[in-house]
Amino acid sequence: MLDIQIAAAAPPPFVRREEYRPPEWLVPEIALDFDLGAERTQVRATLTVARNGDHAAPLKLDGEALKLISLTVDGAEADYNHEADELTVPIAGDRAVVETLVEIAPAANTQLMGLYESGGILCTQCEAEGFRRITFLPDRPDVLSRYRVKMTADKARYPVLLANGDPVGAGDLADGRHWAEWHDPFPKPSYLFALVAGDLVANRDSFATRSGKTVDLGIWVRDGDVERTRHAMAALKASMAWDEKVYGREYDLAVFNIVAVADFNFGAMENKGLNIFNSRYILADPDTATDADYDAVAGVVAHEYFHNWSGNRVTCRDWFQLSLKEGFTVFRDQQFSADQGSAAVKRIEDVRALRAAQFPEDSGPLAHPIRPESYIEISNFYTATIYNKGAEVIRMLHTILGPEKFRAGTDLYFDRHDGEAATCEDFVKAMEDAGGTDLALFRRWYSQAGTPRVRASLTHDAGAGRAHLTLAQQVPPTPGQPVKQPMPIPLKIALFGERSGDKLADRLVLLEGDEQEIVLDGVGERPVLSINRDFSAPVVVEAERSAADLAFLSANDDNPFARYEAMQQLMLDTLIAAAAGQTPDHRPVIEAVEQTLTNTDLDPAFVAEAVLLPSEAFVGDQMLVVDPEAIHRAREALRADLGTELEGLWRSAYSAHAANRFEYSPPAKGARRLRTVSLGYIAASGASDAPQMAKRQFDNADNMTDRQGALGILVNSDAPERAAALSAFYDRYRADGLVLDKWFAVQALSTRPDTPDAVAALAEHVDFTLANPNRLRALVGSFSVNQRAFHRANGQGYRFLADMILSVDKLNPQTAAKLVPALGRWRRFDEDRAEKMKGELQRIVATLGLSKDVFEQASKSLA
Ligand code: 0A1
Ligand code: ZN
Repeated sequence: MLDIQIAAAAPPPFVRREEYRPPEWLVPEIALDFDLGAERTQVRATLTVARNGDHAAPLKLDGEALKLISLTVDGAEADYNHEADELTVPIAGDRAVVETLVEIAPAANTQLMGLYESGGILCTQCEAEGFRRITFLPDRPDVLSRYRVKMTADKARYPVLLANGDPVGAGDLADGRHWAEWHDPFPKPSYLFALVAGDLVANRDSFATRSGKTVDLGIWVRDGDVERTRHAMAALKASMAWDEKVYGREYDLAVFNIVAVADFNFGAMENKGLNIFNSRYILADPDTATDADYDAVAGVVAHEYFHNWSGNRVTCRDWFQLSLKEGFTVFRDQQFSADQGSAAVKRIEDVRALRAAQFPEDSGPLAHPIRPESYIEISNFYTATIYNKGAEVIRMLHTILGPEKFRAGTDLYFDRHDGEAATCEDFVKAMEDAGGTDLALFRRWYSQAGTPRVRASLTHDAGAGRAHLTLAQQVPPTPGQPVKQPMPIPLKIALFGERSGDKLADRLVLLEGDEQEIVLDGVGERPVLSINRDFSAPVVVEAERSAADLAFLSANDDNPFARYEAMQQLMLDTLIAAAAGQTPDHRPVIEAVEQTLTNTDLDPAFVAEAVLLPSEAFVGDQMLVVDPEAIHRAREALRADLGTELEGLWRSAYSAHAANRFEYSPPAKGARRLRTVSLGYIAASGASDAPQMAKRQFDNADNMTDRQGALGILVNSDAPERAAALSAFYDRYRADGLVLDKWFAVQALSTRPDTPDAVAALAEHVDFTLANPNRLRALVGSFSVNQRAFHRANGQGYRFLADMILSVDKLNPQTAAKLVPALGRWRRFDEDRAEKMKGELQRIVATLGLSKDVFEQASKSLA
């Protein structure tokens, strides 16, 4: 027998920031002519190309999975070389018209990149490098073109034909087909191209801009879903008004359309004038969406709309600059959402999300600066670091400069770079020029990865009436960056008199070096330190404050975020001690929670967040070696004590916040939240009527927030009400994909010990599919963040996840790759778990035919 050795394929190459070169060819004009069909689509592309600079290089076009039928240059057949994913065309002069005809198969596109089919709708996703799966083009963000798009399709199947810009013509053809043509006057990179063809209906509205132009708005969905777009439409109009008011940014086309599709790799996409959304961020009504879903809809609608300026009018020069548009736009959507309801609760939620997703990333094998130096697959860099830490970096600029100078900076940035592909450096420079502030050191936030740790120690000299605050920072090593420079860290601090409760000092400190000492006068009584108020910097603060001081701050600090933070720290210290085998006193936490719960001056929405214990995963993140079982036990014990000791208060809060009828308003939302949090504590107390109470809430709910809240409590119990509620929920919503996702997610997040087995069984359920990213995230994504279940000591969670990654990779590499980081946290666990996790990563890396998406994440996770 012949012994054949198959050489392993060469690992895919890195793209490096320092290798950026301007494009050799520009494409000022593009005309696209689509003959659309699900099985087969033909694309005729007419590119006007122009040599950029003095060179003799041929034209190079990107193209992936395209069947090339013909190519002409200036109307004549021409030579070309088509190799791998590149088409090389020699061009004699400095300008030419290149026409290609290609064929693609949207229905066979399971990657959901390029032109694909979702629920019978044809739609596109081009960011970052999906356009090359539609036709040949220099597919890079610094090549900006004016697009004219014509679409022809079967009229019965695809009655609605949408593209970027404004509609300029439409007509019927003889054979049951029809056509439409759209022109976008704004030059844009290919990643912002979009088209949609489908049987859609619209919620139509209009918006009058501040200069008096009328914009026609349309949110396009499947028939029957229009009623569920009201909230998204309200959010869109609010966003348009907000961007005019807060940033002076007006919308620039006569039409703005949004389309919702069920199959989408991310949340949504800001294509010029034609945003395409994952339907979960558009559709909402009280029966199917929770308050959190409503908030997410508004936040994502705002985010995509704001990209019209921060991303589209000023785009990115190359993908290393991704945070230029994403960090800034997340900051803008966070500001917008803060303005719509409770700013304090919004800040708590944003910081919680940062700590849950970005801090672990920044301390693990996939850590990267917000402006990365290299990548294998750019899709892997749509990360919490680029988005959420990126937003924190913009927020720090806002804090350091103050709102007026910050606004002068954004005005200057938009003026200077309108119509251009810009860099992070351009943004910082605009801030520097407008603010008159030297940001030389601040630029380190763009180049250095890792979460800085700040040690704070306070001493007090009562005689002199003076306090000394010593701040020292250390930025931990990250892959490729063993040694770090100190970062400029803006810290909002305050001192409170322990006896009087008075605020003795309140200031913004900019920690610039390794260490700094601050002298605070007028401090006669013993001060208590409040630091990183509002979470003014994305750092970890180690301030070594006693339980008494933290309890004091949780009751007296006038900064709501700092108050929340003090409570969290108190809870965290208690849980860490317990997980480490000590028996800490639960009293300080119980008393602080009682204090908060009985303080009638506080907003119930805030109270609900403040009394929640940190997640098991967050407790784990603080430990050298994560012990999932010990953390779970410690947290359940504290929950039980809080439930029992304060049972009367939880019961009063539960009844006090009952509502007769659903209402969507900030106070009503706060009441619902506190009610379900209280119910959770009643259940944690072990009260025998808790399952009935939860079942009653579940049965009587007139909204999804209460229903899902009750289900989320029941799903952790052994009571018979559990199965009854799960099956009632399934029967009622089995036809609604978005709600069914909740049914999968809630079970994958259960704290019950049988969750790993339940999840494995759910993966075999008729309604489970690997093809829909939302469904996959609901089951597998949720399971991978359920610390105790995923890290079951026998390794079954790891094996399950790796199997899923490998199966999904064959269909949709982007979505598969997003599941890898959970396995990459092996260094944080005991040897036995670490070996098992590494074993799965090794199995993944050794798999033939692996995508570069998964290869990059898995190989880096092992390094
Ligand atoms: N720019 C979008 C995010 C996005 C990125 C890649 C996508 O491809 C699958 C889709 C969307 C945003 O920030 O909303
Ligand atoms: Zn974005």
